[in-house]
Amino acid sequence: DVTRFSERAYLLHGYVERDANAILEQLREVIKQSPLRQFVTPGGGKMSVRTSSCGDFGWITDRKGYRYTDTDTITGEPWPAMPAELKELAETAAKECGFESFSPNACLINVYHPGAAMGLHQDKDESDFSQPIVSFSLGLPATFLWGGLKRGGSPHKITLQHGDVLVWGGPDRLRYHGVKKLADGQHPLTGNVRVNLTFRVR
Ligand code: MD5
Ligand code: FE
Repeated sequence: DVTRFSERAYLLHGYVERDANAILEQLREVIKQSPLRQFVTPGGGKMSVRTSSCGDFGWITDRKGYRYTDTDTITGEPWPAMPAELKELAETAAKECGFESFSPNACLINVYHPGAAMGLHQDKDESDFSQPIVSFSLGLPATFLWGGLKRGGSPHKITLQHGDVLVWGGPDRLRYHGVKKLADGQHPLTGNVRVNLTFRVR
């Protein structure tokens, strides 16, 4: 079932639950080539989330800023290809929500251990905000924070469970959002982590 919580923001409950094993298997192959790492932000802090990417472009940050690159700055090699099955799942989820021509070329992989969090931010390092964003949540549940188009105010809280998919576009594309500090737990497929995949057009 689908919960629409704003004009063009949707939560597809359990949408990738039956594909979770296959998705995690493909991610293991990706992170063998481009390992998870903790980025340092322009402000100098180390991110608590561990990150990698697949697709034509990967999102990175360092002291110089947030950006997309076509090579992994650790390996010096191109980012691993986006597995076709993952790309198709993301495109099909977008279609379910009326985004017919979504063709992501970047997939960010975020791994949260207990205690990891992501502060409120906008996804604005892309060039075409008419393109939606699709995100898959796997493993441990998390509290997603969903704010407005401007900083300030208290965000809504939405629990994201294993297999849930968010699709977000149109006037909601630039909403502030974040993830609360992950609680301890164990999940049969991922152990003590939450995995989030974010599909975007760079
Ligand atoms: C996460 N990741 O759970 C979140 C989920 C990030 C990030 O925020 O930038 O890596 S992505 C949540 C999301 C999905 C679709 C659209 C929007 C946010 N949005 O434009 O607000 O690791
Ligand atoms: Fe984000």
